[in-house]
Amino acid sequence: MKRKEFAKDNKPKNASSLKVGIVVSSWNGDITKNLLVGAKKVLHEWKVPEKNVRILRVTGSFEIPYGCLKLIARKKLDAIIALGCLIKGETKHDEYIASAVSHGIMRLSLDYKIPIGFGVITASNVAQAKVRSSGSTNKGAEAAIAALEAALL
Ligand code: DLZ
Repeated sequence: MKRKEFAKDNKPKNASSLKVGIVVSSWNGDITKNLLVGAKKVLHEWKVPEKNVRILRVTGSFEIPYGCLKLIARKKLDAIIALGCLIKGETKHDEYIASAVSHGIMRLSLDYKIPIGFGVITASNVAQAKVRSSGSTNKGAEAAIAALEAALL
């Protein structure tokens, strides 16, 4: 689904009272920086004040669940957006990390009753990752919308 279609049913709402954390991985930083831009744009459109946003950088996607846990422990947050980029290599490393990250995030979300938008791209190559981190298919933006929607339920 293109973000245009995704966003059509998820028009910006007033999320000005929400406190939001963003955990962003530094691996494949050229891609994750665009995911961050997409997520921040959505927070702006949904009127989340900048002072209510905490950004935590972690080394790689594998560290994202720990970063989320740190934010949960330190701050009283209403939602978290998790951003990372896994690109397929010569081994199954990416699959193991993707599995660990998605399970870790889901576990934290349910255990701590906090929505965590999943903006971790799993791409076959850099070109695919670029498409998924830009324009109407920016997965960082989609993860932000999903997290805010859930937080406002
Ligand atoms: C080691 C590794 C590899 C090979 N690939 C990626 C990747 O494509 N995307 C990513 O976010 N992180 C990668 N990492 C780093 C791991 O996530 C982790 O940071 C290290 O294994 C150290 O724990």
